[in-house]
This record gives sequence, structure tokens and C-alpha cells, in this order.
Amino acid sequence: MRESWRWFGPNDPVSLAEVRQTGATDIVSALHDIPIGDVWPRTAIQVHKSLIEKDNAAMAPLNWTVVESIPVHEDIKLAAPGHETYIDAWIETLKNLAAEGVKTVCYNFMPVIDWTRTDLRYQLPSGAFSLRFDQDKFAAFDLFVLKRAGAENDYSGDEYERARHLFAAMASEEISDLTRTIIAGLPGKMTDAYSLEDFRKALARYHGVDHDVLRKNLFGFLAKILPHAEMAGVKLAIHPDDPPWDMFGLPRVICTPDDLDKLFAALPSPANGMTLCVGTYGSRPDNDLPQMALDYSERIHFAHLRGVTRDPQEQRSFYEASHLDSDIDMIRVVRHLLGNEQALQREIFIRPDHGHLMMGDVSRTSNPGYSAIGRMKGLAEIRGVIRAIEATNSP
Ligand code: DNO
Repeated sequence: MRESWRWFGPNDPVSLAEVRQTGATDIVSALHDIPIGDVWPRTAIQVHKSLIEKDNAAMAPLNWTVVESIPVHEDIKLAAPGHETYIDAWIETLKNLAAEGVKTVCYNFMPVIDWTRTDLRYQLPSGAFSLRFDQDKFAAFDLFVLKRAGAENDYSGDEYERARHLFAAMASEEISDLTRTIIAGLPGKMTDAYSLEDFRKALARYHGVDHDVLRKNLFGFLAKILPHAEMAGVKLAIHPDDPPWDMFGLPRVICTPDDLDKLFAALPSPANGMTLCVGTYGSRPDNDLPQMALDYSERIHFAHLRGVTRDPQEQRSFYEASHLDSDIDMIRVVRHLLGNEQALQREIFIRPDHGHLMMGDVSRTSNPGYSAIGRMKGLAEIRGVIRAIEATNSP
């Protein structure tokens, strides 16, 4: 397994020197400054790569091997007139990355919003902070802040009442925090940051786009990309929709094994792969993560390892628990991923996906979910699991 670490570039508060100390060997990164839809020039990729790899002769090497993500322009998701230009740009970027040796490419196809949480500082009994998605808060935002037309049809009477009560008790500061958290965006998101008005406009563009249409647009996009990926030796790794269900009346099409089966049946190319984002898929009780790790052995090129614990009453609400102790059987997931590597004679990239905000990181600037110490703890725990399984399996 190749232990990787997400690095947001020169502005990331966690430096490469710190990343090196975690023992990770591979860097997961992107050119976040380039506007969505533009080609990433080869020279810009080279500059980023040399920044990451500049101390490799003297120190433990760090290599840029995984991209997370090349953003997919909304016009592609909508198959809007002229979207072919954006597909061509995506292909150019893919080729430029491959030419520089960056050949594992994570991307997602979530309309309008990328990953979504409602609380960025949810305090755990240990005193550390975690990220949380609270379904009632989300509903309160949708119904009473955004006031989305037709939103009431998406919630039961009981859900509506819970959201109404919650909203009535929220101070204006809390409302603006919640709004910012949901629509202005989280680190690494691959969609634009919106004002409320722009957000409504972005949603309106999807009027009439249901699951079938969005899926057709995804498959149409991939049909054009995959031959180039194959030629360039690139492995694509689609990231699931986080959380994995429809939101704001938008269809989401990478949420379950059924979605994955449709994707791989329609486009069996070996370059067509997935990111097993354990925490995202695991936010649904009906996704069996160890089973998915087994079933998609050949398709998993990249894994995000993170634990999730759901609320007993409202199963769509969850917090990001510790990497090993959550509702997900992480040990079995790791065991199956290792088994796949053995059986297929290849390595996959894993990274600790998010970590708790804890210790010295609490008083320093950090990207929500992407602090240093919490992620290092997650990586170290997972490394322990890997070593223990390897030792048990060796003759
Ligand atoms: C959040 C991440 C997402 C992810 C993109 C993949 O922590 O998992 O930002 O990178 O959705 O395209």
C-alpha cells in the first residue's frame, strides 16, 4: 500500500516538511488556483511537482503521484451546449499530468456542491473536534435559509417540524456560519463558492435533470475521456457523492454499489476506476464497506480511510469518528484491500481522509478536516493495522 497525504499546495498550513515526518511517501494534490474548466499547463504541473519533490535527494522522498481532483465543469455535468470544449480541456490536463508521471486521477460528478458538512467543530468527549453532518440542520438551511422552491416536498412532516424548531432556536451568527459552511465551501471542493443568490441560480440550471439524465451525462463524459486515459496509462478514480444521497433536489449518481455496477457495466475500460472513500460510502447503513472492498478489487485505485458514526435515531446524521473505531469495520476493509493487492499484484494509494482537530493544531490555522496531528494519528493507526495484517499473513 502506498501511504499518501493530501497537500493543498504552497498555502496549505501543513508544510511538506511536516508531511515527510508522518511517514507518508506519496502526495495527493491539485492545482487549486486554476479556474474550473481551464487546462492545467504542463509547465504549471512541473512547477508544482518540483516543489513537492525538491528535497528528495537529501531527505525521505515525497512524490506527487495522485491528483485530487481535476474539477469537472458544471456544463459537462449538464451536457450544456458547448460543453465539449471543457471535455477537451479535461483531456489536455489529463495528458499533461500523465506526461509528468501523475497517473492516478480522482474526480467527482456531484452537481453544484462538493462534499457537505454542517458543523466544522463538533466537540468529541476527548475534547478534540470533528466534522459533522446533521440532517436536521441541513433541512433547516434548505427550508428556511435558502427557501428552496418545493423543498417541503423532500421532507416528512416530522422532519419539517424538527428543522423548524432548530431554526427558530438558531442565533443569526449560527445561521451565517451554517450558510457559509454549506455553500461557500470546504477545502478541496471542486465546485465554485456561491452567494445564496448564485446558489439558487446554480440549482435552477438542474431543473429537469434527473438521475437518468445525470448518469447519461457522466457516461458520455467518460466515453470521451477513457480512451485517452488508457493511452496515457492513467487510472481514473471516481469519488462518491458525499454524503451519498440526493440533496437540494439534485440527483446524485455515485452513492451505492448499484450505481457503481451501472458505471462499470456501461464502461468496462480498465482505466475506469473508483476511489473507495470509506467514510463517504459508510455514511449509509446499507453500504457494506468490507464487501465493497472485496467486490471492486480491480476498480479501486485509491482509498480514503476514515471512520463515520451515525446517529442512532437519524441515520443520515453522522460525525467523523476515529479512523479505527466507528460504525465501519476498518480492519476488515484494510485486510481486503491488502488481499486485493496480493491477488492482483499491484499497489493502491491510500490516504488518511480527514482527521480530528486536536492538540497544538487547535490553536493554529488549518483546513477543516485536514489538520496535521489528527491525520497523522489516523495514518499511524492504519499503518499499525497494515503491519499487523502483513505480519500475520507472512509465513
Ligand atoms: C473531502 C474530499 C473531497 C474530494 C472531492 C473528490 O475531503 O473527499 O474534496 O476530494 O470531492 O473529487
